[in-house]
Amino acid sequence: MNAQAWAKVDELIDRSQGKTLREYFAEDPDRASRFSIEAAGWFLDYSKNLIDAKMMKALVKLAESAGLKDEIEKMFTGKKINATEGRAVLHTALRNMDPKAKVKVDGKDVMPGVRKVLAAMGDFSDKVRRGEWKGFTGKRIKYVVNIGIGGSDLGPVMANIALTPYSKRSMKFFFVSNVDSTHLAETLREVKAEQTLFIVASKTFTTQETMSNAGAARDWLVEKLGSAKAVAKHFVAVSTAEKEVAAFGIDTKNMFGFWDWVGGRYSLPSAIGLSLMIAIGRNNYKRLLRGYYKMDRHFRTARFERNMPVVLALLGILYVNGYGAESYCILPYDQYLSRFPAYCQQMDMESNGKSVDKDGNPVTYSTGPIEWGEPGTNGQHSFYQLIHQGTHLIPCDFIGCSNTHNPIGDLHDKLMANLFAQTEALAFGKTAEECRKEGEPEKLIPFKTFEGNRPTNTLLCDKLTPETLGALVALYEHKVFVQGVIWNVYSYDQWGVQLGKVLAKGVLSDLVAKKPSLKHDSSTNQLIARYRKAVGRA
Ligand code: G6Q
Repeated sequence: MNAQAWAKVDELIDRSQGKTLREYFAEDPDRASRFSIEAAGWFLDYSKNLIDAKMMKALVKLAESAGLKDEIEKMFTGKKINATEGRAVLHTALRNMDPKAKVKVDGKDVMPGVRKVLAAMGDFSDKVRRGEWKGFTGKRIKYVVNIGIGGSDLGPVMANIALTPYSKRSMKFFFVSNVDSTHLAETLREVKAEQTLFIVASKTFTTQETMSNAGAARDWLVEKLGSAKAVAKHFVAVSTAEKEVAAFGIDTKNMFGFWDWVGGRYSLPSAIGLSLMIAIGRNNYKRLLRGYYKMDRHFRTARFERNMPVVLALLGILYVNGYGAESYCILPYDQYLSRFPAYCQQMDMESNGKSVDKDGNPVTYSTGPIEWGEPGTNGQHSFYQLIHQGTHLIPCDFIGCSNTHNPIGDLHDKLMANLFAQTEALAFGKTAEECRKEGEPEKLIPFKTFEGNRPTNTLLCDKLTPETLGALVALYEHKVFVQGVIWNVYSYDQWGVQLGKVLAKGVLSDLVAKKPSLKHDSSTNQLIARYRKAVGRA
């Protein structure tokens, strides 16, 4: 992070000390409209933040000092910005809806390949949806089970829930990720083999959890249908690894490819979205891509002051590095977005959970925050207490949709009233004087006083549609990108995940070996020994 540009931000924080959101709002009647942006179907009100025009200018300078404009271009044009893996980062190419667009990696245009896979996914999902793709016994597919984990699971799960109103209701969709056999077993109880399509979604096709679950699902299917030939009709793959797919026994005709320049957590708009496309149909899937594309164009072209992902990123940095905020909360007031916080959690924490800068030196400042959240209003009845009156500063994003897909009486008005009221209360709190006016007994005043000054962003769209969902995902993707650029970390590798993949293998051999070597520390050795005894392998 550029020290000089940051020093200016820091100085402004010092100078504004003690200034409250009440004061900010009182001195500027235009504050709400001044600090609002509209883009790609979303309206962002960021006026309830600890900022003024000078602070926003200093933050924009911080972005400029990081060479953000050039970095954005490098990403969109396929430069190998994922340097530790030697890869381009081109999830934006997957939803580039310009029919004439050319995006080159190593001198080769990737767009024809992108369009080809999209068309193949469309043809396949049409066949499944229309009942033309038949199972081994000639029956149509009713159940789709996506087997994948991490980036090959969280996006499809989140989007399948989010776009339920667009989903083919006569079909059922399941997602198996955990290597805990309960996840697969409970799913198989819900489906009939004859009518089930398994999508094995794995970029590498070597991930332990996915390959174990896929192998077990294949055994189950073969046993139920009495022939190994059934696999061809009930298994398809989404992967970059053709050889491994063939070795598993899936006909590579039924493999939907993608490329090493699509990071797992950014892969929803690639073939990883196949289960979603079967659920909502190819046209709605295209609408999703169009929404992504709108936000991509906004991000690439809007000046930083009016650029939604850039502004969200800068506000996040202000709290992490200027106010010591360690966590960050995403609060969707829409049941269909119930998995959106979990999805963002991976996108953000795997990308910017880094402590070494691009030169390989330890960073001297905090980077990606801990991200969490739950749908409103449920959170209000559990953890909001800490956000209102606890000792931690937790900036929050409130996300709402003005129109519901399911109008019932005044429920939606009540939902939205809660959203707006929460942002109001977090910003302005309640003074001791106001408590007294309400007749609170003096001894309860300290407990009933709310300090306020808790920063929030509010994001509103007219309705949750494939377009607005796509734009929302792109918004957070680009926010994370901007923060990574300013913190000068590599956002597109994930060595911590790779470590986990290796570690478990070593322990597994000790769990199952006749004579385990048990060369771990005393605690791990003790746990392994205890487990072995409990399962009769001591
Ligand atoms: C995502 C991560 C990680 C990955 C999973 C699954 O960015 O790299 O979550 O998606 O480990 O990997 P495969 O798709 O290769 O099975």
